[in-house]
Amino acid sequence: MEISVVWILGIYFVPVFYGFEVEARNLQSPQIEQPYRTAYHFQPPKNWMNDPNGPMYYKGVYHLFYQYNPYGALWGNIVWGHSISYDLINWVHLDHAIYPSDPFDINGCWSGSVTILPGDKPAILYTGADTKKNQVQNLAVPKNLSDPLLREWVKSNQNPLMTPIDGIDPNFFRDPTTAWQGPDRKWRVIIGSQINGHGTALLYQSLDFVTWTRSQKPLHSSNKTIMWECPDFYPVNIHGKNGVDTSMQGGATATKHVLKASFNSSDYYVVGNYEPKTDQYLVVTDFMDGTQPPLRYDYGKFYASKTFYDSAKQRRILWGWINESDRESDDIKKGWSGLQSIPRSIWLGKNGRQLVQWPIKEIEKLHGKQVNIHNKELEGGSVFEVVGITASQADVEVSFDLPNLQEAEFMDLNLANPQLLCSQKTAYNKGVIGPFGLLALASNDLTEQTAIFFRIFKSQGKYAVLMCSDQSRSSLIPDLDKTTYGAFVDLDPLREKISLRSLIDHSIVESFGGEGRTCITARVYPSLAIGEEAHLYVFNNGSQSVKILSLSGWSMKKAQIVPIQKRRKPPIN
Ligand code: DQQ
Repeated sequence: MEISVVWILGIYFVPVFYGFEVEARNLQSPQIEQPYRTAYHFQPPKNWMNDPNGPMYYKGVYHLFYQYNPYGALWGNIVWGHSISYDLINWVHLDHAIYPSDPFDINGCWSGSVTILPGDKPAILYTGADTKKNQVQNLAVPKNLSDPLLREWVKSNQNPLMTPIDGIDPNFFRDPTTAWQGPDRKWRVIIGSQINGHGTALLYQSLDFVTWTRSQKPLHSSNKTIMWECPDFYPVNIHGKNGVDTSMQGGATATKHVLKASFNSSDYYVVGNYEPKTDQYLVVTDFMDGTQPPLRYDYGKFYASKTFYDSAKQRRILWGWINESDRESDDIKKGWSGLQSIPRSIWLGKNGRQLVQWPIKEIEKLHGKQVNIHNKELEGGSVFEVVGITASQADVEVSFDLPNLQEAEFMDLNLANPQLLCSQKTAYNKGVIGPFGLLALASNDLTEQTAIFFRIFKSQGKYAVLMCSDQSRSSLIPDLDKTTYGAFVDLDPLREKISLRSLIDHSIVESFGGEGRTCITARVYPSLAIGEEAHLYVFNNGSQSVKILSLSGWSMKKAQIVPIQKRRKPPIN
Protein backbone atom coordinates (compact mmCIF):
# COMPACT_ATOMS: atom_id res chain seq x y z
CA MET A 1 0.00 0.00 0.00
CA GLU A 2 2.71 2.42 1.07
CA ILE A 3 4.71 1.63 -2.05
CA SER A 4 1.81 2.30 -4.39
CA VAL A 5 1.12 5.68 -2.75
CA VAL A 6 4.75 6.67 -3.26
CA TRP A 7 4.58 5.41 -6.79
CA ILE A 8 1.40 7.33 -7.52
CA LEU A 9 2.91 10.46 -6.00
CA GLY A 10 6.00 9.77 -8.05
CA ILE A 11 4.28 9.82 -11.39
CA TYR A 12 2.08 12.69 -10.32
CA PHE A 13 4.79 15.00 -9.09
CA VAL A 14 7.63 14.31 -11.49
CA PRO A 15 5.87 15.66 -14.59
CA VAL A 16 4.61 18.70 -12.68
CA PHE A 17 8.10 19.55 -11.46
CA TYR A 18 9.63 18.73 -14.78
CA GLY A 19 7.17 20.99 -16.60
CA PHE A 20 7.84 23.85 -14.19
CA GLU A 21 11.58 23.46 -14.45
CA VAL A 22 11.47 23.52 -18.24
CA GLU A 23 9.40 26.73 -18.19
CA ALA A 24 11.72 28.42 -15.70
CA ARG A 25 14.90 27.42 -17.52
CA ASN A 26 13.46 28.56 -20.84
CA LEU A 27 12.98 32.03 -19.50
CA GLN A 28 16.57 32.23 -18.32
CA SER A 29 18.55 31.07 -21.31
CA PRO A 30 16.48 29.67 -24.15
CA GLN A 31 19.41 29.44 -26.58
CA ILE A 32 21.42 27.10 -24.45
CA GLU A 33 18.69 25.01 -22.88
CA GLN A 34 16.52 24.78 -26.01
CA PRO A 35 18.91 25.13 -28.96
CA TYR A 36 16.48 23.43 -31.35
CA ARG A 37 13.36 25.47 -30.68
CA THR A 38 12.56 27.60 -33.68
CA ALA A 39 12.16 31.36 -33.81
CA TYR A 40 9.78 31.89 -36.70
CA HIS A 41 8.19 28.52 -37.42
CA PHE A 42 4.80 27.76 -35.90
CA GLN A 43 5.05 25.73 -32.68
CA PRO A 44 2.79 25.34 -29.67
CA PRO A 45 4.52 26.31 -26.37
CA LYS A 46 5.18 22.64 -25.56
CA ASN A 47 4.16 19.02 -26.28
CA TRP A 48 3.42 17.05 -29.42
CA MET A 49 2.00 18.53 -32.63
CA ASN A 50 1.33 16.78 -35.93
CA ASP A 51 -0.99 17.51 -38.88
CA PRO A 52 -2.24 21.01 -39.70
CA ASN A 53 -6.05 20.94 -39.62
CA GLY A 54 -8.75 23.20 -41.02
CA PRO A 55 -6.66 26.26 -41.93
CA MET A 56 -8.90 29.15 -43.00
CA TYR A 57 -9.23 32.88 -43.44
CA TYR A 58 -12.38 34.14 -41.82
CA LYS A 59 -13.47 37.75 -41.39
CA GLY A 60 -9.98 39.19 -41.18
CA VAL A 61 -8.45 36.41 -39.09
CA TYR A 62 -6.36 33.42 -40.12
CA HIS A 63 -7.05 30.24 -38.13
CA LEU A 64 -4.81 27.23 -37.81
CA PHE A 65 -5.93 24.10 -36.00
CA TYR A 66 -3.54 21.24 -35.47
CA GLN A 67 -3.29 17.72 -34.05
CA TYR A 68 -2.02 18.17 -30.51
CA ASN A 69 -1.30 16.10 -27.42
CA PRO A 70 -1.92 18.31 -24.36
CA TYR A 71 -0.19 15.79 -22.08
CA GLY A 72 3.21 15.11 -23.57
CA ALA A 73 5.83 15.25 -26.30
CA LEU A 74 4.79 12.00 -28.03
CA TRP A 75 1.66 11.24 -30.09
CA GLY A 76 -1.54 10.47 -28.10
CA ASN A 77 -4.71 11.99 -26.53
CA ILE A 78 -5.26 13.93 -29.72
CA VAL A 79 -7.24 17.21 -29.62
CA TRP A 80 -7.51 20.10 -32.07
CA GLY A 81 -5.15 22.87 -30.95
CA HIS A 82 -6.23 26.32 -32.18
CA SER A 83 -4.24 29.46 -32.94
CA ILE A 84 -5.10 32.66 -34.77
CA SER A 85 -3.13 35.25 -36.66
CA TYR A 86 -3.53 38.45 -38.66
CA ASP A 87 -0.52 37.84 -40.87
CA LEU A 88 0.21 34.07 -40.84
CA ILE A 89 3.53 34.83 -39.09
CA ASN A 90 2.69 36.03 -35.58
CA TRP A 91 0.25 33.77 -33.75
CA VAL A 92 -1.86 33.70 -30.62
CA HIS A 93 -2.64 30.33 -29.09
CA LEU A 94 -6.22 29.85 -27.93
CA ASP A 95 -7.88 27.04 -25.99
CA HIS A 96 -8.33 23.74 -27.80
CA ALA A 97 -11.16 23.93 -30.30
CA ILE A 98 -12.21 20.27 -30.24
CA TYR A 99 -11.35 17.58 -27.74
CA PRO A 100 -12.65 14.05 -27.06
CA SER A 101 -15.98 14.29 -25.25
CA ASP A 102 -18.55 12.01 -26.83
CA PRO A 103 -18.80 8.36 -27.88
CA PHE A 104 -18.11 9.39 -31.50
CA ASP A 105 -14.68 10.91 -30.70
CA ILE A 106 -13.82 9.71 -27.21
CA ASN A 107 -10.57 8.10 -28.40
CA GLY A 108 -9.28 11.08 -30.34
CA CYS A 109 -10.22 14.03 -32.52
CA TRP A 110 -8.20 13.36 -35.64
CA SER A 111 -7.55 15.31 -38.82
CA GLY A 112 -10.10 17.21 -40.85
CA SER A 113 -10.87 20.43 -42.66
CA VAL A 114 -12.98 23.55 -42.65
CA THR A 115 -15.55 24.46 -45.29
CA ILE A 116 -17.11 27.92 -45.29
CA LEU A 117 -20.81 27.39 -45.91
CA PRO A 118 -23.18 29.96 -47.47
CA GLY A 119 -23.89 32.83 -45.09
CA ASP A 120 -20.23 32.86 -44.08
CA LYS A 121 -20.57 29.93 -41.70
CA PRO A 122 -17.48 27.81 -41.12
CA ALA A 123 -18.01 24.11 -40.51
CA ILE A 124 -15.40 21.57 -39.41
CA LEU A 125 -15.54 17.97 -40.61
CA TYR A 126 -13.12 15.82 -38.62
CA THR A 127 -12.43 12.18 -37.87
CA GLY A 128 -13.34 10.82 -34.46
CA ALA A 129 -11.96 7.61 -33.00
CA ASP A 130 -15.10 6.23 -31.34
CA THR A 131 -15.60 3.97 -28.30
CA LYS A 132 -14.41 0.97 -30.34
CA LYS A 133 -11.60 3.01 -31.92
CA ASN A 134 -13.47 2.87 -35.20
CA GLN A 135 -12.97 5.91 -37.42
CA VAL A 136 -16.08 8.04 -38.10
CA GLN A 137 -16.63 11.52 -39.53
CA ASN A 138 -18.10 14.28 -37.38
CA LEU A 139 -19.27 17.88 -37.74
CA ALA A 140 -18.56 20.85 -35.45
CA VAL A 141 -19.60 24.49 -35.89
CA PRO A 142 -18.73 27.72 -34.03
CA LYS A 143 -20.79 28.28 -30.90
CA ASN A 144 -20.91 32.01 -31.46
CA LEU A 145 -20.42 33.37 -34.98
CA SER A 146 -20.04 36.89 -33.65
CA ASP A 147 -16.85 35.94 -31.78
CA PRO A 148 -14.19 37.00 -34.31
CA LEU A 149 -11.77 34.42 -32.90
CA LEU A 150 -14.27 31.53 -33.09
CA ARG A 151 -13.03 30.27 -29.73
CA GLU A 152 -15.74 27.73 -28.98
CA TRP A 153 -17.01 24.96 -31.19
CA VAL A 154 -20.06 22.74 -30.74
CA LYS A 155 -20.39 19.25 -32.09
CA SER A 156 -23.46 18.26 -34.09
CA ASN A 157 -25.97 16.15 -32.21
CA GLN A 158 -26.31 14.10 -35.41
CA ASN A 159 -22.70 12.87 -35.14
CA PRO A 160 -21.30 10.60 -36.41
CA LEU A 161 -22.33 11.68 -39.90
CA MET A 162 -20.34 9.05 -41.82
CA THR A 163 -19.53 5.60 -40.46
CA PRO A 164 -17.46 2.74 -41.87
CA ILE A 165 -20.23 0.56 -43.29
CA ASP A 166 -20.58 -1.43 -46.53
CA GLY A 167 -17.15 -2.94 -46.48
CA ILE A 168 -15.14 0.13 -45.40
CA ASP A 169 -12.40 -0.90 -42.98
CA PRO A 170 -13.01 1.06 -39.73
CA ASN A 171 -9.23 1.47 -39.29
CA PHE A 172 -8.82 3.13 -42.69
CA PHE A 173 -11.49 5.79 -42.94
CA ARG A 174 -10.30 9.26 -42.07
CA ASP A 175 -9.27 12.87 -42.76
CA PRO A 176 -12.15 14.61 -44.59
CA THR A 177 -11.12 17.37 -47.03
CA THR A 178 -12.59 20.83 -47.46
CA ALA A 179 -15.91 20.16 -49.23
CA TRP A 180 -16.84 21.69 -52.60
CA GLN A 181 -20.21 22.38 -54.12
CA GLY A 182 -21.16 21.01 -57.55
CA PRO A 183 -23.52 22.58 -60.12
CA ASP A 184 -26.35 20.50 -58.58
CA ARG A 185 -25.81 22.41 -55.25
CA LYS A 186 -24.66 19.19 -53.59
CA TRP A 187 -21.59 19.28 -51.40
CA ARG A 188 -18.85 16.77 -52.07
CA VAL A 189 -16.12 15.66 -49.73
CA ILE A 190 -13.45 12.96 -49.93
CA ILE A 191 -12.26 10.72 -47.12
CA GLY A 192 -8.88 8.95 -47.12
CA SER A 193 -9.17 5.17 -47.17
CA GLN A 194 -7.84 1.96 -48.59
CA ILE A 195 -9.58 -0.78 -50.48
CA ASN A 196 -7.84 -4.14 -50.76
CA GLY A 197 -4.77 -2.46 -49.32
CA HIS A 198 -4.69 0.32 -51.93
CA GLY A 199 -5.08 4.09 -51.53
CA THR A 200 -8.57 5.46 -52.19
CA ALA A 201 -10.40 8.78 -51.95
CA LEU A 202 -13.96 7.84 -50.99
CA LEU A 203 -16.48 10.38 -52.26
CA TYR A 204 -19.55 11.48 -50.27
CA GLN A 205 -22.33 13.91 -51.26
CA SER A 206 -24.77 15.96 -49.25
CA LEU A 207 -27.35 18.70 -49.77
CA ASP A 208 -27.44 19.89 -46.16
CA PHE A 209 -23.90 19.06 -44.95
CA VAL A 210 -25.40 16.66 -42.37
CA THR A 211 -26.79 13.70 -44.32
CA TRP A 212 -24.01 12.28 -46.45
CA THR A 213 -24.36 9.56 -49.09
CA ARG A 214 -21.41 7.61 -50.38
CA SER A 215 -20.97 7.71 -54.15
CA GLN A 216 -20.63 4.34 -55.79
CA LYS A 217 -17.30 5.23 -57.32
CA PRO A 218 -14.44 6.74 -55.32
CA LEU A 219 -13.14 10.03 -56.70
CA HIS A 220 -9.82 8.32 -57.38
CA SER A 221 -7.77 5.33 -56.27
CA SER A 222 -4.44 3.71 -57.02
CA ASN A 223 -3.25 0.15 -56.93
CA LYS A 224 0.34 1.37 -56.61
CA THR A 225 0.03 2.92 -53.16
CA ILE A 226 -1.02 2.02 -49.65
CA MET A 227 -3.70 3.84 -47.57
CA TRP A 228 -4.14 7.55 -48.31
CA GLU A 229 -4.03 9.80 -45.28
CA CYS A 230 -5.03 13.46 -45.32
CA PRO A 231 -6.11 13.74 -48.98
CA ASP A 232 -6.50 17.25 -50.39
CA PHE A 233 -8.38 18.13 -53.59
CA TYR A 234 -8.50 21.62 -55.09
CA PRO A 235 -8.54 23.60 -58.34
CA VAL A 236 -5.52 25.55 -59.60
CA ASN A 237 -5.44 28.18 -62.34
CA ILE A 238 -3.72 27.06 -65.53
CA HIS A 239 -2.41 30.59 -66.06
CA GLY A 240 -1.07 32.75 -63.27
CA LYS A 241 -0.33 32.41 -59.60
CA ASN A 242 -3.73 33.37 -58.16
CA GLY A 243 -5.49 30.74 -56.11
CA VAL A 244 -8.99 29.46 -56.72
CA ASP A 245 -11.75 28.78 -54.18
CA THR A 246 -12.28 25.05 -53.64
CA SER A 247 -15.86 25.17 -54.96
CA MET A 248 -14.94 27.18 -58.06
CA GLN A 249 -15.42 25.30 -61.33
CA GLY A 250 -13.41 27.18 -63.91
CA GLY A 251 -13.73 24.52 -66.62
CA ALA A 252 -10.93 22.51 -68.20
CA THR A 253 -9.52 25.46 -70.14
CA ALA A 254 -9.07 27.65 -67.05
CA THR A 255 -8.31 25.26 -64.19
CA LYS A 256 -6.89 21.87 -63.38
CA HIS A 257 -7.42 19.92 -60.17
CA VAL A 258 -4.73 18.70 -57.80
CA LEU A 259 -5.19 15.55 -55.71
CA LYS A 260 -2.68 15.13 -52.89
CA ALA A 261 -2.38 12.00 -50.77
CA SER A 262 -0.10 11.29 -47.81
CA PHE A 263 1.57 7.88 -47.71
CA ASN A 264 5.07 6.42 -47.26
CA SER A 265 5.87 9.41 -44.97
CA SER A 266 5.56 11.80 -47.94
CA ASP A 267 2.99 14.00 -49.66
CA TYR A 268 2.48 12.98 -53.30
CA TYR A 269 0.26 14.75 -55.81
CA VAL A 270 -1.22 14.32 -59.25
CA VAL A 271 -2.66 16.97 -61.59
CA GLY A 272 -5.77 16.26 -63.68
CA ASN A 273 -9.13 17.34 -65.01
CA TYR A 274 -12.23 17.15 -62.85
CA GLU A 275 -15.72 17.16 -64.32
CA PRO A 276 -18.16 18.24 -61.56
CA LYS A 277 -21.27 16.95 -63.36
CA THR A 278 -20.04 13.38 -63.34
CA ASP A 279 -17.36 13.56 -60.63
CA GLN A 280 -14.92 12.07 -63.10
CA TYR A 281 -11.29 12.86 -62.36
CA LEU A 282 -8.77 12.04 -65.07
CA VAL A 283 -5.03 12.41 -64.62
CA VAL A 284 -2.26 12.18 -67.18
CA THR A 285 0.33 10.61 -64.87
CA ASP A 286 -1.04 8.72 -61.89
CA PHE A 287 0.52 8.19 -58.44
CA MET A 288 3.81 6.25 -58.71
CA ASP A 289 3.40 5.97 -62.50
CA GLY A 290 5.42 7.40 -65.31
CA THR A 291 9.06 7.44 -66.18
CA GLN A 292 10.01 10.38 -63.96
CA PRO A 293 10.25 10.17 -60.16
CA PRO A 294 6.76 10.71 -58.63
CA LEU A 295 5.77 14.31 -57.83
CA ARG A 296 5.96 15.40 -54.21
CA TYR A 297 5.31 18.73 -52.49
CA ASP A 298 8.62 18.39 -50.73
CA TYR A 299 11.39 15.82 -51.11
CA GLY A 300 12.48 16.02 -47.48
CA LYS A 301 10.36 16.03 -44.32
CA PHE A 302 6.83 17.23 -45.01
CA TYR A 303 3.67 15.28 -44.29
CA ALA A 304 -0.12 15.34 -43.83
CA SER A 305 -0.26 18.80 -45.38
CA LYS A 306 -3.33 20.84 -46.15
CA THR A 307 -4.11 23.85 -48.35
CA PHE A 308 -6.73 26.56 -48.05
CA TYR A 309 -7.91 29.39 -50.27
CA ASP A 310 -7.02 32.78 -48.81
CA SER A 311 -9.81 35.00 -50.12
CA ALA A 312 -8.10 38.12 -48.71
CA LYS A 313 -5.16 37.78 -51.06
CA GLN A 314 -6.55 35.44 -53.75
CA ARG A 315 -3.93 32.82 -53.16
CA ARG A 316 -3.84 29.18 -52.10
CA ILE A 317 -1.67 28.46 -49.09
CA LEU A 318 -0.07 25.19 -48.10
CA TRP A 319 0.81 24.08 -44.57
CA GLY A 320 2.73 20.86 -43.80
CA TRP A 321 3.73 19.02 -40.66
CA ILE A 322 7.52 18.77 -40.25
CA ASN A 323 8.33 15.91 -37.92
CA GLU A 324 11.45 15.59 -35.78
CA SER A 325 14.49 13.54 -36.85
CA ASP A 326 15.74 12.95 -33.32
CA ARG A 327 14.87 10.15 -30.89
CA GLU A 328 11.68 9.97 -28.83
CA SER A 329 13.81 10.25 -25.70
CA ASP A 330 15.17 13.58 -27.07
CA ASP A 331 11.63 14.83 -27.64
CA ILE A 332 10.64 13.96 -24.09
CA LYS A 333 13.72 15.81 -22.85
CA LYS A 334 12.95 18.85 -25.06
CA GLY A 335 9.31 18.69 -24.00
CA TRP A 336 8.04 19.16 -27.54
CA SER A 337 7.90 17.60 -30.98
CA GLY A 338 6.78 18.75 -34.42
CA LEU A 339 6.76 22.00 -36.41
CA GLN A 340 4.64 23.44 -39.16
CA SER A 341 6.36 24.54 -42.36
CA ILE A 342 6.43 28.21 -43.22
CA PRO A 343 3.09 28.73 -45.01
CA ARG A 344 3.74 28.52 -48.74
CA SER A 345 1.84 30.01 -51.65
CA ILE A 346 1.19 27.25 -54.15
CA TRP A 347 0.24 27.43 -57.81
CA LEU A 348 0.55 25.47 -61.05
CA GLY A 349 3.85 26.03 -62.84
CA LYS A 350 4.06 27.23 -66.43
CA ASN A 351 4.66 23.67 -67.67
CA GLY A 352 1.14 22.72 -66.46
CA ARG A 353 2.50 19.54 -64.88
CA GLN A 354 4.08 20.62 -61.61
CA LEU A 355 3.21 22.85 -58.69
CA VAL A 356 5.41 25.70 -57.56
CA GLN A 357 5.70 26.84 -53.92
CA TRP A 358 7.11 29.97 -52.36
CA PRO A 359 7.18 31.20 -48.76
CA ILE A 360 4.37 33.71 -48.25
CA LYS A 361 5.39 37.32 -48.72
CA GLU A 362 4.56 38.17 -45.07
CA ILE A 363 7.67 36.28 -43.94
CA GLU A 364 9.69 39.27 -45.17
CA LYS A 365 8.30 41.29 -42.24
CA LEU A 366 10.80 39.38 -40.14
CA HIS A 367 13.78 40.40 -42.24
CA GLY A 368 16.42 42.11 -40.14
CA LYS A 369 20.02 42.86 -41.01
CA GLN A 370 20.85 42.21 -44.66
CA VAL A 371 23.95 41.22 -46.62
CA ASN A 372 24.31 41.33 -50.40
CA ILE A 373 26.90 39.79 -52.67
CA HIS A 374 27.03 40.25 -56.44
CA ASN A 375 29.00 38.74 -59.29
CA LYS A 376 31.41 36.73 -57.22
CA GLU A 377 33.40 34.02 -58.93
CA LEU A 378 33.56 30.74 -57.00
CA GLU A 379 36.50 28.68 -58.19
CA GLY A 380 36.42 24.91 -57.99
CA GLY A 381 37.18 23.73 -54.47
CA SER A 382 36.43 27.06 -52.82
CA VAL A 383 34.28 27.97 -49.87
CA PHE A 384 33.59 31.38 -48.35
CA GLU A 385 31.64 32.57 -45.38
CA VAL A 386 28.60 34.85 -45.56
CA VAL A 387 29.16 37.13 -42.60
CA GLY A 388 27.03 39.84 -41.02
CA ILE A 389 23.79 37.95 -40.44
CA THR A 390 22.56 35.50 -37.78
CA ALA A 391 23.35 32.21 -39.47
CA SER A 392 21.14 30.15 -37.14
CA GLN A 393 18.07 32.28 -37.92
CA ALA A 394 18.19 33.47 -41.50
CA ASP A 395 16.58 33.73 -44.91
CA VAL A 396 19.08 33.35 -47.77
CA GLU A 397 18.49 33.62 -51.49
CA VAL A 398 21.24 32.98 -54.01
CA SER A 399 21.38 32.64 -57.79
CA PHE A 400 24.22 31.11 -59.77
CA ASP A 401 25.50 31.58 -63.28
CA LEU A 402 27.18 28.56 -64.81
CA PRO A 403 30.12 28.35 -67.17
CA ASN A 404 30.38 26.24 -70.24
CA LEU A 405 27.86 23.45 -69.73
CA GLN A 406 29.53 21.29 -72.40
CA GLU A 407 31.79 19.77 -69.78
CA ALA A 408 28.92 18.47 -67.61
CA GLU A 409 29.12 14.82 -66.57
CA PHE A 410 26.84 12.37 -68.36
CA MET A 411 24.05 10.55 -66.61
CA ASP A 412 21.23 8.38 -67.91
CA LEU A 413 18.18 10.22 -66.56
CA ASN A 414 15.92 7.21 -67.07
CA LEU A 415 17.92 5.15 -64.62
CA ALA A 416 18.57 7.88 -62.08
CA ASN A 417 17.20 7.85 -58.56
CA PRO A 418 17.86 11.42 -57.37
CA GLN A 419 17.79 10.68 -53.64
CA LEU A 420 20.25 7.84 -54.08
CA LEU A 421 22.45 10.00 -56.31
CA CYS A 422 22.58 12.69 -53.64
CA SER A 423 23.62 10.23 -50.96
CA GLN A 424 26.35 8.80 -53.18
CA LYS A 425 27.58 12.07 -54.65
CA THR A 426 27.69 14.19 -51.53
CA ALA A 427 28.89 17.77 -51.14
CA TYR A 428 32.40 16.33 -50.68
CA ASN A 429 32.45 14.26 -53.88
CA LYS A 430 34.09 16.51 -56.42
CA GLY A 431 32.22 16.85 -59.70
CA VAL A 432 32.54 18.98 -62.81
CA ILE A 433 29.63 21.43 -62.62
CA GLY A 434 28.80 21.19 -58.94
CA PRO A 435 28.34 20.34 -56.24
CA PHE A 436 27.80 24.04 -55.46
CA GLY A 437 25.43 25.66 -52.99
CA LEU A 438 25.10 26.54 -49.31
CA LEU A 439 26.48 25.06 -46.11
CA ALA A 440 23.91 26.00 -43.46
CA LEU A 441 24.10 25.58 -39.68
CA ALA A 442 27.82 24.92 -40.07
CA SER A 443 30.42 24.95 -37.32
CA ASN A 444 33.49 27.15 -37.66
CA ASP A 445 35.68 24.25 -38.76
CA LEU A 446 32.92 22.75 -40.98
CA THR A 447 32.79 19.54 -38.92
CA GLU A 448 29.07 20.17 -38.73
CA GLN A 449 27.13 21.40 -41.77
CA THR A 450 23.89 20.88 -43.66
CA ALA A 451 24.72 21.10 -47.36
CA ILE A 452 22.07 22.20 -49.84
CA PHE A 453 23.51 22.05 -53.32
CA PHE A 454 23.17 21.40 -57.04
CA ARG A 455 24.95 19.27 -59.66
CA ILE A 456 24.43 19.58 -63.38
CA PHE A 457 24.44 16.52 -65.63
CA LYS A 458 24.19 16.06 -69.36
CA SER A 459 21.55 13.59 -70.28
CA GLN A 460 20.16 12.44 -73.64
CA GLY A 461 20.57 15.79 -75.38
CA LYS A 462 19.50 17.98 -72.46
CA TYR A 463 20.70 19.00 -69.03
CA ALA A 464 19.47 17.74 -65.68
CA VAL A 465 19.70 19.79 -62.48
CA LEU A 466 19.99 17.71 -59.33
CA MET A 467 19.19 19.36 -55.98
CA CYS A 468 20.36 17.73 -52.74
CA SER A 469 20.01 18.35 -49.02
CA ASP A 470 22.72 16.39 -47.24
CA GLN A 471 22.30 16.01 -43.49
CA SER A 472 24.98 13.34 -43.03
CA ARG A 473 27.36 15.84 -41.37
CA SER A 474 24.69 17.96 -39.71
CA SER A 475 25.52 16.92 -36.15
CA LEU A 476 28.07 15.10 -34.07
CA ILE A 477 25.18 13.61 -32.07
CA PRO A 478 24.74 9.93 -32.98
CA ASP A 479 21.42 8.11 -33.61
CA LEU A 480 19.69 10.96 -35.40
CA ASP A 481 17.95 10.38 -38.72
CA LYS A 482 20.43 12.01 -41.12
CA THR A 483 18.94 10.76 -44.38
CA THR A 484 20.09 12.66 -47.46
CA TYR A 485 17.29 13.97 -49.69
CA GLY A 486 17.35 14.73 -53.40
CA ALA A 487 15.23 15.57 -56.42
CA PHE A 488 15.58 17.01 -59.90
CA VAL A 489 14.66 20.62 -60.61
CA ASP A 490 12.63 21.11 -63.77
CA LEU A 491 14.69 23.88 -65.35
CA ASP A 492 16.95 24.29 -68.32
CA PRO A 493 20.29 25.71 -67.16
CA LEU A 494 21.00 26.93 -70.69
CA ARG A 495 18.12 29.39 -70.42
CA GLU A 496 17.61 30.04 -66.72
CA LYS A 497 19.79 30.86 -63.77
CA ILE A 498 19.86 28.33 -60.93
CA SER A 499 18.50 29.69 -57.69
CA LEU A 500 18.17 28.52 -54.13
CA ARG A 501 16.36 30.00 -51.15
CA SER A 502 16.82 28.48 -47.69
CA LEU A 503 14.91 29.38 -44.55
CA ILE A 504 17.19 28.46 -41.67
CA ASP A 505 15.69 28.32 -38.18
CA HIS A 506 17.87 26.54 -35.58
CA SER A 507 16.75 22.95 -36.29
CA ILE A 508 15.06 23.28 -39.66
CA VAL A 509 16.29 24.16 -43.13
CA GLU A 510 13.48 24.65 -45.67
CA SER A 511 14.93 24.97 -49.17
CA PHE A 512 13.32 26.09 -52.42
CA GLY A 513 15.22 25.29 -55.62
CA GLY A 514 14.53 26.79 -59.07
CA GLU A 515 12.24 29.51 -57.63
CA GLY A 516 10.10 26.97 -55.80
CA ARG A 517 9.91 24.18 -58.37
CA THR A 518 11.64 21.70 -56.03
CA CYS A 519 11.39 21.97 -52.26
CA ILE A 520 13.37 20.03 -49.65
CA THR A 521 12.96 20.39 -45.90
CA ALA A 522 15.43 18.97 -43.39
CA ARG A 523 15.47 18.74 -39.58
CA VAL A 524 18.93 18.89 -38.01
CA TYR A 525 20.29 19.11 -34.48
CA PRO A 526 23.84 20.49 -34.49
CA SER A 527 25.90 20.16 -31.34
CA LEU A 528 28.49 22.84 -32.25
CA ALA A 529 26.72 25.06 -34.77
CA ILE A 530 24.25 26.41 -32.22
CA GLY A 531 23.10 30.02 -31.83
CA GLU A 532 26.01 32.39 -32.38
CA GLU A 533 28.34 29.50 -33.12
CA ALA A 534 26.43 28.74 -36.34
CA HIS A 535 27.93 29.87 -39.66
CA LEU A 536 26.77 30.08 -43.25
CA TYR A 537 29.00 29.36 -46.24
CA VAL A 538 28.74 29.22 -50.02
CA PHE A 539 30.81 26.49 -51.66
CA ASN A 540 31.76 25.02 -54.98
CA ASN A 541 33.29 21.59 -55.14
CA GLY A 542 33.13 21.14 -58.89
CA SER A 543 36.20 21.42 -61.11
CA GLN A 544 34.59 24.29 -63.08
CA SER A 545 34.08 27.63 -61.44
CA VAL A 546 30.58 29.02 -61.00
CA LYS A 547 29.52 32.61 -60.42
CA ILE A 548 27.25 33.92 -57.68
CA LEU A 549 25.08 36.33 -59.66
CA SER A 550 23.53 37.62 -56.49
CA LEU A 551 23.11 36.58 -52.90
CA SER A 552 20.86 38.28 -50.38
CA GLY A 553 20.73 37.08 -46.81
CA TRP A 554 18.76 38.41 -43.87
CA SER A 555 18.87 37.79 -40.17
CA MET A 556 15.35 36.79 -39.19
CA LYS A 557 13.58 38.34 -36.24
CA LYS A 558 11.65 36.16 -33.84
CA ALA A 559 7.94 35.83 -34.61
CA GLN A 560 5.49 36.48 -31.78
CA ILE A 561 3.91 33.09 -31.18
CA VAL A 562 2.38 33.26 -27.74
CA PRO A 563 -0.52 32.15 -25.59
CA ILE A 564 -3.33 34.70 -25.52
CA GLN A 565 -2.57 35.89 -21.95
CA LYS A 566 1.08 36.59 -22.74
CA ARG A 567 0.53 38.68 -25.81
CA ARG A 568 2.07 42.09 -25.45
CA LYS A 569 -0.62 43.93 -27.38
CA PRO A 570 -4.32 43.05 -27.48
CA PRO A 571 -5.14 40.99 -30.58
CA ILE A 572 -6.39 43.74 -32.83
CA ASN A 573 -5.49 44.26 -36.42
N1 DQQ B 1 -2.66 11.91 -38.30
C1 DQQ B 1 -4.00 11.91 -37.75
C2 DQQ B 1 -4.80 11.08 -38.68
C3 DQQ B 1 -4.03 11.15 -39.94
C4 DQQ B 1 -2.61 11.09 -39.47
C5 DQQ B 1 -3.95 11.40 -36.35
C6 DQQ B 1 -1.60 11.60 -40.49
O1 DQQ B 1 -6.12 11.61 -38.82
O2 DQQ B 1 -4.35 10.12 -40.83
O3 DQQ B 1 -3.20 12.24 -35.51
O4 DQQ B 1 -0.44 12.05 -39.88
